[in-house]
Amino acid sequence: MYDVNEIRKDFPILERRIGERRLIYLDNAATSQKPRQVLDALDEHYEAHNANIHRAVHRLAEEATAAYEASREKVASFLGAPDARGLIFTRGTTEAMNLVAYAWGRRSLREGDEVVLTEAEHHSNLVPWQLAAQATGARLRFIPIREDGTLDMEEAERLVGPQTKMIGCIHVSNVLGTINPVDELAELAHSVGALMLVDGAQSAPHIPLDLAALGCDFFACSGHKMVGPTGIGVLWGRPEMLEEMDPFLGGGEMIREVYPDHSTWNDLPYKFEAGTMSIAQAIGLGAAVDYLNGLGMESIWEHERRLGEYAYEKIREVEGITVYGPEKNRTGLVSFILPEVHPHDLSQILDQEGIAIRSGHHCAQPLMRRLGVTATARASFYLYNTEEEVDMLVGAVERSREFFGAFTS
Ligand code: C6P
Repeated sequence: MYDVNEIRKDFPILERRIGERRLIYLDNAATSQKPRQVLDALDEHYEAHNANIHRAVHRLAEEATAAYEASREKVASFLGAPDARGLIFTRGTTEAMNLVAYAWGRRSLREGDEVVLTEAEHHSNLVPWQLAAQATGARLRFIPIREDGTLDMEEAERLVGPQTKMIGCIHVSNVLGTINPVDELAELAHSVGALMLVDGAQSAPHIPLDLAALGCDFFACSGHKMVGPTGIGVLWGRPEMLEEMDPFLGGGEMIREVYPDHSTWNDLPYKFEAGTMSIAQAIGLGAAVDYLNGLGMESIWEHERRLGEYAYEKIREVEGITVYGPEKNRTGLVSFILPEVHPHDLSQILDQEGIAIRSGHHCAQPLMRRLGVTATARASFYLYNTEEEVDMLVGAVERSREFFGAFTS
């Protein structure tokens, strides 16, 4: 049985107090908290096995290498990736997407080619493509979102054609909580000979995944959003695509032979892992994946889906509030605006009650323009949040509305 009160005991930071108040951490879409099991794995690595990997043959180097490579296998299996050779450790989702836009985009895109993204992309799946388009003469097109925050798939079918070379899409919106039909988009991409890149930053931590079934060519996610350390994430790519691509960064370990005027490349995945990697963090991510598997992704998803629905229903009862995103088929986050209170002010007021939410454009400025706002307040939940915390959030939002409403009415 999923016992959220027992699970909370694994997270030391949840014991913190903010002034007089118990911390209520609802900024999980920005980064998640870490369980003792992940913190212990980091300590154990540094206390007992720390060495560089893939280089020396002494005992510590062999132990560190084995732990790092075991993490790769764990993460690949967690994602349902068809082949662990395609699993490249990066600093996070942002670096993973830059890798694709740079190493694939600059080599493969030509004038007249199109990259199709959505209006709701995070900047990390937009700006790298703007740079690639500027360098190659390719053009960016955008699948619009409907009023309810879902993708306009009819328009997607109209936009995609023989000129399309890549479709890039967030699996889950960090603003709207919408779950996008990336499997359908992958089919659409493949029907015109294009590739499919999925930004899984907001899906991998929450939804059981099977990349083989999603049918994408590239998938990116960040360790720190899935109870792992910062500084580590992954790009999974179809090995045959990665083989064809140029390296992203040059340096140690990504080479086979180096001459003064040219070099040849190492096998996958090492061709894309230049220099000393985030070794402890990769091992920490392995521990994070073990932790999530221990709870069971189906159970985590069930818990979050219920909490998200509960929060969506409850917060909508606040007078005058606008809540963004679809009613159904959404993850555990709510973005909203109160007419009387700016999201930044609201976030500061809630902080005084120990409640951590995020306010701002959430690194999705084009989406904000589409919604006609400059910022929203956003509460995002994870496996350790409770209905009681949602009630505290809604109560605090209601009190802020009453307080500010008294000045504006
Ligand atoms: N969104 C949020 O508060 P990095 O920073 O590389 O780990 O993840 C980037 C990223 C990419 N795609 C999506 C959909 C995301 O939500 C994020 C990170 C955080 O919403 C920080 S802006």
